[in-house]
Amino acid sequence: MGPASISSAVDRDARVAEISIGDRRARVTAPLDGVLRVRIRRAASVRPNYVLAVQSALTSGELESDGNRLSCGSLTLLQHDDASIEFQSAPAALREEPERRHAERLFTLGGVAAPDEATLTADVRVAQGDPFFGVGELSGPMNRRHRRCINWNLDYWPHTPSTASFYASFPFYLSRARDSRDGSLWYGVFVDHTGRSTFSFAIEPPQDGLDRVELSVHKGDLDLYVLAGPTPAEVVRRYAALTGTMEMPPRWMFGFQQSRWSYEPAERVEELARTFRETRFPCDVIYLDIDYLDRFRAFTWNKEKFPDPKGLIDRLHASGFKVIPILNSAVAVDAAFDVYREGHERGYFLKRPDGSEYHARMWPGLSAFPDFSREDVREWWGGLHADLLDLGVDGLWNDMNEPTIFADDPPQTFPMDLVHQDGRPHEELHNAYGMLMDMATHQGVRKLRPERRIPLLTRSAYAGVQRYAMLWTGDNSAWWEHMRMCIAQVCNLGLCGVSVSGPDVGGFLDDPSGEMFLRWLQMGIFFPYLRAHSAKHTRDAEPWVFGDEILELARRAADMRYALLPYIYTLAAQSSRYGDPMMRPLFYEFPQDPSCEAADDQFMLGPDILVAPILSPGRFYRAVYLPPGEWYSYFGETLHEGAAVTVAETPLTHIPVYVRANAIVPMAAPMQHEGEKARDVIYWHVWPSSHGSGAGWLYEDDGVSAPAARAGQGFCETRVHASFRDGEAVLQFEARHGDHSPAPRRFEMVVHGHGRARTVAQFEDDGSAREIRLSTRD
Ligand code: MIG
Repeated sequence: MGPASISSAVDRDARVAEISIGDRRARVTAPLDGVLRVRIRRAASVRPNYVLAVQSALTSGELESDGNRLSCGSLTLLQHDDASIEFQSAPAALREEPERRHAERLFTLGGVAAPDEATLTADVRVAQGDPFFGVGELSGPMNRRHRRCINWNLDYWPHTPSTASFYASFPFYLSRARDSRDGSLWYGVFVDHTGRSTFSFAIEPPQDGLDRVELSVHKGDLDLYVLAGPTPAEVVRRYAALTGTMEMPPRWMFGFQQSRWSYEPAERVEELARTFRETRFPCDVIYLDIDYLDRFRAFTWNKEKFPDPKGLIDRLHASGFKVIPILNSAVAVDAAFDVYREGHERGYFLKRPDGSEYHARMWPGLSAFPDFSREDVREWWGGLHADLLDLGVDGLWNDMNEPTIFADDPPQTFPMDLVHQDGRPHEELHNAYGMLMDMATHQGVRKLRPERRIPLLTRSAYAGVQRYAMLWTGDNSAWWEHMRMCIAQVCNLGLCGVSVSGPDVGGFLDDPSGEMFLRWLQMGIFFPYLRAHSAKHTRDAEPWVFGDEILELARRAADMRYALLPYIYTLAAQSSRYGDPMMRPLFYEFPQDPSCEAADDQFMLGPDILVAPILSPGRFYRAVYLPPGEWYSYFGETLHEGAAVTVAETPLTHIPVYVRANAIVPMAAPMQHEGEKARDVIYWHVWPSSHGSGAGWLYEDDGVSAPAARAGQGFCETRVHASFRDGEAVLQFEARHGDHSPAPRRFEMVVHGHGRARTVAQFEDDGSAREIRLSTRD
């Protein structure tokens, strides 16, 4: 039994406390305000876990002890006499109260079991019915209740709702303590483990009114972080403070992007680009999938299909396209191939325990694989991108980095005993491999082009990957079920720090119908990352192949995406600053409304726009849950009372989109591609209420320069506050802040409601403060 008092166990200088959990000892530290880290060692003789997600040893939290309590900010750990520990936190409603110490229960950690030699399992008890969100891109419902999630990176398809492992692992979840007084006590749990971990959420029936969560790690320590809320937004910000935020992507990364496995040869790529411009369908990026490579060899070009890559890329640039080629980590074993020869001579490839170089089959045939856990190997690999950058590629795309190998039998990944840096077996950092490759790519291209933002897309990842790369959700299928699934995937990724992600629009495997393509696009324009992609042996799936009606409606949707770019880019800036996800589940914005937790076929883009996509064929209506407050239907311009279900009419022309009353959203005219012309008008769209206030925000920078290359701040912000009364709105623009100077432009106020949108005022924006009075009457 553990001691009832832990005050005596606190080492103030080391900012560490020793506690008991069941029959085990644990070390508690306070990395950040509102975060407690509880590390349960497997055995003193075992090497501590490999660390990748949490970059530096954070110790900025204040660890306080009082009798049998330890706390850090609003988060408290209470040791019970039976050696279980309980986590508590202060709900939002009590935050300002004098009794700041009042806290309510989040969960109890009853003990830590070692069911076998390799496993440590934390036994967590929560109130019956608590929801669980996060855990990355796993398929299935947004709420992970009744799921066993195996955090183990694998290339496995086609996915079903119960596929337990995906390409990327994020051993992090958010939950809401159900018995909290005001129902909004959210918290997060992160198990930092780059080996295999398993989260089982309420699989068994509840006992004594409690559900059980099992958090298991395979090998290594159980390294647990508990993050206080009380809102989901605060939990996510704390997680971002632990694991980092993304760098600002280039602005064109938010345009429409087109891919296929593969557009080849070069003429077909050029024809594709031409067709985009001829059909006036906006597009910013074209991808080159593996067939541009010579025999799938990394950093080569197939000279027959792509005889003049520089010419091709130059011409694509001239018509406003960016180019992103794919790369795998597999390196063909061939002494005549310079990348292999160099890597081999320097001993950079992964080795078996007997010291021999590990080889396996992959796209290039028999291959060797760089050991990205070594800094020198990462530097070497990063440097290999020099030629691609000289040719003018604009971004990079890392695939198959789970890692995947071609084997006759599963698991199609590395043997567990391959030897990494410091003799670590692959088993201990399997989930880190993809992210280490991303780190190599990101740091390499940053070094080669310090002045430019060069976005990286990755398939595999681990917690913290947002520092290096954005994600797409891998090989989905052209199924309505998969179209629905990606809402939960991208929302849960956002909660796990990855703000920019998206699915293959239209589905990768199988053949989409025109209707499916359109509906997917009508939804996809509200996702942070928007790319259409499809597999070999599937039908063509570009916007124009489904006939004129689909093309016209698809173009309308894509135009809306480009119109929204000022808002979308501002959301990206907020992500890069604070870690706020661009796309969010409803409960993120309305944490006190449990009905939002079930609405996982809807989502929010930022704080103001709610999307309820059409997710099955032939639908001419759908039910939409509107959270508390007032909402405008975007297309119908009608006002709806929230905390209610409404029915939206949804002919092919309609996307059920709603905007919060009091919202102010900056928009612009559509373009064929980012940078096609100057944005000489910013439209401030205003959705008034009869009384209330709102705010709008516009972030701008040059869209391409990396922070290091910018003098001063290199950005500017325009903020506007509005107060609404009957029939009138007062808009107060603050003076523009920041040192980036946008090109001269006009601000136009567009007021919504009463069945239509109308421009009611305009002025030349010179960055100075200004007050505008508007009529919001019909
Ligand atoms: O074995 O590069 O998920 O997007 O088109 C398939 C070919 C390899 C898997 C990726 C997909 C890509 C495909 N790749």
